[in-house]
Amino acid sequence: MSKIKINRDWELPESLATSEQTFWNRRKFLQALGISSATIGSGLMSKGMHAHTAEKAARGTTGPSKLAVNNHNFVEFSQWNAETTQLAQSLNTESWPITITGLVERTIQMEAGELIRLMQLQERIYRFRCIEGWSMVVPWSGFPLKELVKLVQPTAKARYIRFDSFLEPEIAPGQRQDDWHVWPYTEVLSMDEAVNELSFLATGVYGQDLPKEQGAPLRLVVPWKYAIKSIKSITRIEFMQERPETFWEIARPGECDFYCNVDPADPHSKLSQQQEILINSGDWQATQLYNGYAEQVASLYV
Ligand SMILES: Nc1nc2c(c(=O)[nH]1)N[C@H]1C(S)=C(S)[C@@H](COP(=O)(O)O)O[C@H]1N2
Ligand SMILES: [Mo]
Repeated sequence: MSKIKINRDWELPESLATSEQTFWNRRKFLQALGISSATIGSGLMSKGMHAHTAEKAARGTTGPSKLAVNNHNFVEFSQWNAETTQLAQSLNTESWPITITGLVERTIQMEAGELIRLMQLQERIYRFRCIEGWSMVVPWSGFPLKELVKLVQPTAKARYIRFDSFLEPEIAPGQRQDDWHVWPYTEVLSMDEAVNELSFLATGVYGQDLPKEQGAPLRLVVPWKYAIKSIKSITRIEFMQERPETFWEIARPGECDFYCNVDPADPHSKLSQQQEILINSGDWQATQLYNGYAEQVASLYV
């Protein structure tokens, strides 16, 4: 008797996951590698640092600089990350209403906790690659985005999904800064991308609830795209016909195109994306097209 083969070729063994301790101590770990000046990131690029210098800094071949290694990227709180974790604790994730609306048969408005309880949770071990040139292997828990899509039943007109993060300038200093003026942080997927098997809504990491600095209570995880697309602390999801602009398209044109797919052949903001430093080991490795998920997603882009 033949079994139906469930194709989960993308599954990574748990042994590859970044050690939990390293994961929680990312900042210290990168410092220990001697790359405490390593931020080759969005903040840095927006400050106009020359990409070549940034790469050299990341490889530890230049002297120490004032730039801190990113701990968590959460620009609502801080661009310089040292205080991000602390500032993010002021998010009130106990009460977190989420709205799912737009071109759907069933609009949803409920507490995040209630919504999460409706879904069957599972674990996904994914590669996670930031445009700054670091990567990790992360065990997320949560549910496939396509399950949420099924729940609300988009109409035939829906072609894009926009995700909005929170807007609370009283607690988020980044949202009080003039030079961004495009809050809230928003990201967008096409419907095809959203219902791809890999698109995931995370509610936890390493078997725990997501900490606030990592986007509690609900964040997107799209592993074949730069981590910039994995929007944290979602409050609103809207199904749309026309493609809306994303936070980065407006705030920093050229940072990342709409798709923002991992592509070693396509440098962003003049910064080469050919290599990445793997946070588990400190080894540099070649970046893979679609972050190693070409088999699952390349057909979306032909
Ligand atoms: N709302 C929100 N989501 C966000 C960001 C942000 O600044 N705000 N930064 C993005 C970037 S650039 C990265 S690298 C990842 C970092 O996720 P982590 O802190 O869990 O590693 O979150 C992404 N999601
Ligand atoms: Mo990032």
